[in-house]
Amino acid sequence: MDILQKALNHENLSAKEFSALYDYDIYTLGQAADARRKELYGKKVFFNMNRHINPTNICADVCRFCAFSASRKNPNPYEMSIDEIVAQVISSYNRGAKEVHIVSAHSPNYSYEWYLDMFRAVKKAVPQIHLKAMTAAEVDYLDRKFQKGYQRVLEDMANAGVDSMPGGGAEIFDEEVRKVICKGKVNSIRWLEIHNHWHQMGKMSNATMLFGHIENREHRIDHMLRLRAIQQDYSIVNARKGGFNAFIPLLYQNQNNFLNIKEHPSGQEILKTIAIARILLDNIPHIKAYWATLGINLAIVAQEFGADDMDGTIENESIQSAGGAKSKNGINSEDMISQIKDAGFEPIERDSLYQELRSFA
Ligand code: V47
Repeated sequence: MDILQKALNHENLSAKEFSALYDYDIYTLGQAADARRKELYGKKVFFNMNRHINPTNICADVCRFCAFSASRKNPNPYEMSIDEIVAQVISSYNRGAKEVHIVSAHSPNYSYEWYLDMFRAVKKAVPQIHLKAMTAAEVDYLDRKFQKGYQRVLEDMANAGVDSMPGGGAEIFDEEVRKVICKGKVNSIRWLEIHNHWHQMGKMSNATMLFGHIENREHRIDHMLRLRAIQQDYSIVNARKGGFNAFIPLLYQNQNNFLNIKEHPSGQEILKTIAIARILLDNIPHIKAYWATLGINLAIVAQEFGADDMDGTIENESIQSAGGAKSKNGINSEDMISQIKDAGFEPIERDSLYQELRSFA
């Protein structure tokens, strides 16, 4: 039996065998991934109304791919106060946002209590908002800085109102690659432990993969296999009681940072990666084609190659836009809906846990 068929039969293939999926032509892979995505979601394409808030760019870490940190090539250090953050949450909520996505640089200035006070203040001001906050890299940073233990950090976050965790900080799990691109940041084993513990608390999170830099195909496959392994106790259907919601391949943006990568992966390579993710990650419900890094057009095309989600309206985003992504000012919901519709799909506004709120068919 050929490798693709074995993968579609959910057989346990080796990393080498999964890597061979890249040797299939784009149409064969795309059709296989599309068939699986159609079984799950038909013509639906999910998006949400959200707002990204990045409280500071002052960072103790020195990731070479990062264009956001003030200690790298960004000359404009800033630090938001809790009042400013709350004011942004209120104004976004009033414009229809149902989720705030709060991730920050690893600031030496904020205290441990500052984070908890900020989460409490956000939830007090707008109890209905879904608070998606704190990458595993931030959890690890707070654990190490304040000697808390990551379990305690996660419990404190949950008690202060964090509803789910975003998928950032995963980068590429291979430690040799990490040494080059994000030395000193959370290691792969700890990233996975943190998400696993959060899941065991009955909570949901996402998982990202930063690709298109120095990594190779085998590194991407290894990354996905590690995610699949810790997701094995969670069901793809009726999830929401712990586990990963979505896998998000983040395309590396090459401006204003120290990695100095000139070559951009081809559209085919990107679409193959998304298609393989849909096939390999058979226990993660959603594959997000994150429009901020892919661009809206490729994110729409990706919906025919295994993805089922576009992410959200974002409103304002500073991390990837510092690297060249067009997400500085988000996208309005009318544009999002018409782009999805024009491509022949059914736009579905979802909440942060993928419950369907509204169809725009
Ligand atoms: O971990 C940093 C990435 C991530 C660059 O969970 C870059 O729904 C591309 O976690 N090019 C943070 N990417 C953002 C993040 C996220 C984003 C959207 C949705 C979700 C979710 C999570 O941004 C970091 C890093 O991998 N990043 N610099 C860059 N130059």
